[in-house]
Amino acid sequence: MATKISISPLTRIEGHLAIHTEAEPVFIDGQRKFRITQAQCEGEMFRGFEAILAGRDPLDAQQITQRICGVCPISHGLAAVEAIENTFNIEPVNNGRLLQNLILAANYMQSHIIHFYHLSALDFVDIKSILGYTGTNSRLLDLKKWVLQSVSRKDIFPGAPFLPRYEVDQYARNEIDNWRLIDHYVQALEMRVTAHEMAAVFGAKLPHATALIPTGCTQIPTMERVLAYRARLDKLASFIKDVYLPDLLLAAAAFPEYWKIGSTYPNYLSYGVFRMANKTGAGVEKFFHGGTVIDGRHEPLDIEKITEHVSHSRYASPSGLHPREGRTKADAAKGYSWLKAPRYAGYPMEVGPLARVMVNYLGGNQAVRKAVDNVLGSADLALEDLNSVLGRHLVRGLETDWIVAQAYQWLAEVQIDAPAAKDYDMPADGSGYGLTEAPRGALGHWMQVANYKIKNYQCVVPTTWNCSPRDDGNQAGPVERALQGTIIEDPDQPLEAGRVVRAFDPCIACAVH
Ligand code: NFE
Ligand code: MG
Repeated sequence: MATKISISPLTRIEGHLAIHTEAEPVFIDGQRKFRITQAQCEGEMFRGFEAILAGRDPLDAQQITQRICGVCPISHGLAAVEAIENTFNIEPVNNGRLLQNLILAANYMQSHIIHFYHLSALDFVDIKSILGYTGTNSRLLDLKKWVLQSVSRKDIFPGAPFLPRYEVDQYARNEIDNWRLIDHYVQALEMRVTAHEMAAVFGAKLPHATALIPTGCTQIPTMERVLAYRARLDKLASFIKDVYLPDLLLAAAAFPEYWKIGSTYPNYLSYGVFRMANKTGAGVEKFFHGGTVIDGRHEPLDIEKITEHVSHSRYASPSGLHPREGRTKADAAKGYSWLKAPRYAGYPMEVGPLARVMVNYLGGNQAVRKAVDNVLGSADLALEDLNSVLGRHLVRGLETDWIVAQAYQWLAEVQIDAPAAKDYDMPADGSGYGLTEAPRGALGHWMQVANYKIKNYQCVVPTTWNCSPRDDGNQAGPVERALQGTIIEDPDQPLEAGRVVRAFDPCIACAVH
């Protein structure tokens, strides 16, 4: 008889997700465990942003859609900005494009740091271990007080630089590693503040930036602002190199079995992100290229192949529509999730950092190829091993490092004191789309305008791809598929399933929008 294992809600992710699985008993090394045979992802709430947008001024879209999420607001703002540019037939100015890239780069750093340290790290760290510390190291004593909640973050080592290593080697290695990661958990809170400040230098305010507009940004890049951004970038650059990347390797070394756990379809989608040319639309040159990988083969992106299925979703609108024609009519009585099921040429596609890396690697992006080959070679791994829990964490860290390096380049290209936007005319009618990559993956907004008002607005969002329910052909979504085969030791504490799902960095607030 199948055992049912559910997690509802799954904590330490954004939004409300339930995981429902069926598992069969298996004996491994003489121990009775459980293997997941099938899984369902249930988005547990409805929000209704697409309905809110209908009838509004098209320019409101970049402000309203940012409210879909507090973690990736810049991506929604920029998808809306590009959808407006595409609909109005206008293009960004050079300074505007650079400032948009810099604001988005800062938001990526914030998002990837929160994901590893504040959402996922507790899958790999025993935070209570610090309670067993009985020595005199003041830093560790502070951490112990912090875990006991008797001091706040601001009271412990204010302003202290982060230390990659402790000098307390009389303790067992795994305890030191736990304490090190707890220390970095606290420091990472500070780094997120820094990343938000950085985005606000040009975005004017965070999490929801007011300065993003079609053709660029309302801020003028003064020397003072460029230096304010740069000083914070220096801080993040060293945290990412000296702390985040080594901690990823630490987690990988402690849990090597997770190179083989959590693999899903070898299908990946990326729209590409960080515009490298002052243009709008699907074919624009970008820092991370757009493209697809289907069954391990790279193919160019054709956005006409995107559809959204709803036969297992709580929507009464027709199934299988292209997002340009999409409708969102709620029906709580049907399906098992509030997420739709986006498909590309009928395939479930993984999106996110791993998809960006796979699309760029297999599509011949030489910089990505070289960096990934280096890491795979030194860790004795194959490219396919990245389709795993640890692979997803690792490439998220790698891309953060690449984005930091590129941010210095964009900063150097900014023209000081020159405007970052231009005037344009607003047409009465039109339609268009904005395609970008949010930290969690491919993000598209489709917009129709009639008589100066939004007639239809459809968002197809990263976690909607990853955590989608079954489609019209009954194919499982990528996370549902990744859970299949996962071995659970204790059905009352299905930690292994949590690790698989969290590696995708789900945001259900975004996914149901
Ligand atoms: Ni709410 Fe988001 C990102 C978007 S994920 S976090 O990244 O778009 O679905
Ligand atoms: Mg939608």
